[in-house]
Parts: sequence; C-alpha cells; structure tokens
Amino acid sequence: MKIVAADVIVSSPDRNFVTLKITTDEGLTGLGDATLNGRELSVASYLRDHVAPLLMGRDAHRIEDTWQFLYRSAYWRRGPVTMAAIAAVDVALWDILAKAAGMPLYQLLGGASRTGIMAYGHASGRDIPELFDSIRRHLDEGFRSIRVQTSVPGINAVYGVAAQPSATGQRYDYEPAQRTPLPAEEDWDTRAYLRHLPTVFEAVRAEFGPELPLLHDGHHRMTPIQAAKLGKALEPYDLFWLEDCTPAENQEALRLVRQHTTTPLAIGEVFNTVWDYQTLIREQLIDYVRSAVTHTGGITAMRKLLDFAAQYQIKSGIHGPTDISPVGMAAALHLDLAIHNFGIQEYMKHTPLANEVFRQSFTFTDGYLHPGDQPGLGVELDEEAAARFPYEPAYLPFNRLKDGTVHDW
Ligand code: KDG
Ligand code: MG
Repeated sequence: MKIVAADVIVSSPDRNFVTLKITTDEGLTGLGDATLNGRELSVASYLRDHVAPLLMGRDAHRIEDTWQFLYRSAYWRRGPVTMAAIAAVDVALWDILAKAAGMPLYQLLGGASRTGIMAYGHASGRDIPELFDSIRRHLDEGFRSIRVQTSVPGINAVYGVAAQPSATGQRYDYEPAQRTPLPAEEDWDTRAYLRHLPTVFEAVRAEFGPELPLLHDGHHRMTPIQAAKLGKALEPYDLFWLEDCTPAENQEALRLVRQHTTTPLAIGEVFNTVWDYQTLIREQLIDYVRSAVTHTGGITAMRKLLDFAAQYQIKSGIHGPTDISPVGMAAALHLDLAIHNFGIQEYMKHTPLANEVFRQSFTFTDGYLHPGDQPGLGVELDEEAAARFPYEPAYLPFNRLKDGTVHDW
C-alpha cells in the first residue's frame, strides 16, 4: 500500500488547526494533527515543503521505518516544529493502518486496558463565587476531576481564567491564543500568587469535600524554591497534581522541588521527545507525563516514552486543550485506552464550529472518555467546511512583571 498524496489543510473554525491528510493508492486516507499554537504555518511549511515530497511512493505500513527516516534524515534533531510534523505523519499512518485492518486504533495498540478514560475539565473564576459556579457547571456536565485556576488580586490577567476579558475584549474562554497582530501583554506577580492560591484551594475543599480530584497548572512561572513553597502549602488540600511548577526545560530544578513536597508533579506539555524527560523519569522527579501525542512525535514516540515512564510508576496525563484538534485528541484517547500506566486525560470541548469541520466519534459519559469503535482514529475532516474558515494569525500572550521585565506566561 503506497502513499500517493500528503495534503496539508490549514483551517480556522474559531481557532487555527493544521491537519495532514495522507492518501494511499488503495484509496485509504489517514489524518494527523500538526497544530502548534501560535506557530501553525511553520509546521504547515515543514510538512508541505520538506516532508510531503519524501513520502510519495513509501509503503504506508512501515510506520516505524518512516518515523526513523523522518527523524534521522532531517539531521537537525528534536524541536516543536519537527516533532509536530513527524507526529502528524505518524498518526495519519496509524489511522490508515487501523482502517486497513478494519479496527479501532486502540486494538492495534494492544487492546483496551480499561473501560473508560478519566478526564479532567477546566474550572476557573475571577473570584470564589464565580469559581464555585464554574466547578458546579463542570460537575453537571459530567466531569469527575477538575482543574482549578483563578484570578489573583493585583494581577489584571492570569492564564486559564475563562471569564476575564481578552485583548480583543471578548471572554478569554479557554482559548488563550488571541486573534491579535501582536501577542497580548499580561502581567504577573509570583508573591501575590503564592499568597492567594492556597486560600482558594482551602475554600474549594471546604465547599466540595475531600474526594473530588483537584488539579492546578502553574504554567512555568515559578523558581524552584517558589514551586517548593507552593507544593508544600497545597499539601493539606490533597491535589491530584501541580502542573508545570517551574520552566520545564531545566530538569534538575525538579530535584529541589521534590525534596520539599509530596504534592504530585506533572510536567512536559512543552516537551517534544523522550530526551527531555531522561532525568525526570530516571530520578522519579515527576508523577505524570504531560506531553501531547501531537507535539511529541505521535503514537510511536509517545508509546515508547510512556513505556519508559511505566518502569518508574510514572503515569500519563496527556495534554488536551483546544489547540489539540479532534484528530490529536482521538490519537490520545486510543493510546490512553491501551496503555497500562494511564493516569488522567485533559479534556476541553471544542466549539460547534470546530466540530463542523472535524466529525468525531469519541464519547464523554459520566466523566469518562472513549475513542469509539470506528475503524482507525474515528475522526473525519470535512474539507469543504474547513475551506470556509481560512487561517487567521493568532498569538499566545506573554507576561511582564511590574518593572517591565518579560516573564514566563
Ligand atoms: O497553546 C498553549 C496551551 O496549550 C497551554 O497553555 C494549555 O497549559 C495548558 C494546559 O495545561 O492545557
Ligand atoms: Mg498546562
């Protein structure tokens, strides 16, 4: 079965998505998500200009060989653009293979290790009443695990707070990339955040009781000692995890954090290879791997990364915000269902417009996701609908401290 076409579709139904469609001489097609939030066109070009021509005539069955060929023949290793492009090819080929076998992809990955995939939703609020309403809404929607993000007194805009106004004047609504010509500037004050956050978790636990799994994302903004202090302060509230407490590229930083706190740690959404995790996994400095299938070389590479983590009782917590397209989400769900060391899956619903472009068969019932039993990934791309929403430049915001210094966002 030979590859005869590899088309890149860039579409913006409420937000930008880059999708790779591979076609074989037997008429089978497979989809891969190549979306890299705020840098979409670089991956589109990498695929169109440098990868698609190399795929023509290759045997679509040879997934591992194609992965190694794209990784090693580029010579320049790793990096988000390269690894997102390789991931898109890899996932599209798995989609084709599973369709050729007439099976849902998870069957080819070893079959289901569980009946459903526990998902967490994103609750947030500018103050406690708004946060409580948001948590209740998520519980009503069926979520059984909740990420909690809040505004901080004295800071104008904080990552992850849906109701705060965005740079374009609309609700921020879970989509931090804004359709502005320049990245929006936000502000940050770590000491104010460290003072405020434990009081929020205290209130949430008092209202919702001890059982509800609660998560929080620090979004790379703390130094190791600040992160250690926060982890310790949050211990009484029994978090499921504290995510990205320090900038993820400094693996050694986690040694210091780990010495001071038993709050479980999750890291890795900005990573793109197993190499970024070597120290973290071998020294058991984290509890959950946060990589996206779409940014980390696809199913082939994520499987190896998670198998490595499994030897150290480290579990998966695959990245799943709205900048992971329904194709990328489906890839995550098939893997989640098959692996033994599944932890939790992040899940943010896409907008109705995005769902018009991507027809999905995964389900969400009583807090659990399932990829469905269609052959392949179970997602179809409506190319006519996609063409109605051309690319629109959009950027993630960035932070400045009170004195004007640029800070992690
Ligand atoms: O594009 C950036 C988002 O993917 C990121 O900000 C989302 O941190 C995130 C999360 O945990 O979902
Ligand atoms: Mg995150």
